[in-house]
Order: sequence, then structure tokens, then C-alpha cells
Amino acid sequence: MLVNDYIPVTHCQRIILPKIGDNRGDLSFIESGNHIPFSIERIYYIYNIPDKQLRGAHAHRELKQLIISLSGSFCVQLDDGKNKHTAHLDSPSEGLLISNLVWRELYNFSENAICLVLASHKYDESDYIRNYSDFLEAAGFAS
Ligand code: T46
Repeated sequence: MLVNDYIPVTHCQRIILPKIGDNRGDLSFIESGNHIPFSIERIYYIYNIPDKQLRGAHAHRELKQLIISLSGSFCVQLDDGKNKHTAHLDSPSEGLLISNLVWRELYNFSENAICLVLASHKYDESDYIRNYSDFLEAAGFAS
């Protein structure tokens, strides 16, 4: 049984992926509904990231995602409006599950970083919340 790490941000989790290694190298895999709690509708990846670049800085109304560092490393700060947590991703055999209504910021990308994202929905700009106050309101923390 795989043991996943608890993260104090609503429905977010560090997921330890299967890794099958032999003298030819390592192989990891991800199955919808088995290792991640959604069907994969889209895959995208971020690469050639300039030094000190920030990505993300938004939340999603419905979208759930699994983020993996395929190469190099980077940090992801998660914020559900109440709790914050920073994860450092540096292994292709670990994923960070990010639920909907979680503000995320990706930064500290290493020179060779490749960020792979498995997403529960196709791209839809209307699903984005790009203003932090709007995010707090949607998450139920409006002042
Ligand atoms: C997230 C982080 C980790 C598309 O046309 N299709 C796509 O599937 C995506 C993801 C983006 N785009 C377009 C929309 C923008 O014109 O590509 C451009 C850059 O997208 P964005 O500024 O949203 O990229 P990031 O790296 O800030 O955020 C992305 C995801 O959008 C977001 O869901 O969690 O990666």
C-alpha cells in the first residue's frame, strides 16, 4: 500500500507514486481513480522557465490537478484561504494533488525543471479565479 503525506490544506495531498526500478532505470505510472481521485482530461507541462519566474497565482473553481516534477525541482505554495503549506517537488515518483478552490503559486524553479500537470478538466478560462479577494470570497472567507 502506498503511504501518502498529509498536507494541512483542504483536500491537498502529497502522493507517492509507484516506482518500478531495475538495472534499466525506473518506471512510474499513474492510473485515474487509483492513484488520483479523478479522470485525466488534460495533460500539460511547463518548461524552459526563466530564473526567478513565478507561475500560477490563481485558483480554480472546479479543476483538480496532480503536479509532478519530471526533472529538476520547484516549490508550490498552497493556500485554501485559511491554511498555507509549501511543498518542494523534486522527484518524478511523487505528485502533489491540488484540489479546487486552492490558491497556488509555483516558484524557485531549477534550471532544468519540467513541471508535468495532470488535470481533471479541459482548459477553460472561466474556471480560473485570478484575483485573491475573489478567491477568498469563493472559498467562503470573505471579510
Ligand atoms: C496551474 C499551473 C500549475 C492553454 O491554452 N491551455 C492550457 O491547458 C493551459 C494550462 C494554459 N493555456 C494558456 C492560457 C495562457 O494564455 O497558456 C497560457 C499560460 O497559462 P497560465 O498563465 O495559466 O500558466 P501558469 O503556469 O501560470 O498556470 C498553469 C495552469 O493554468 C494552472 O491551472 O495550476 O499551471
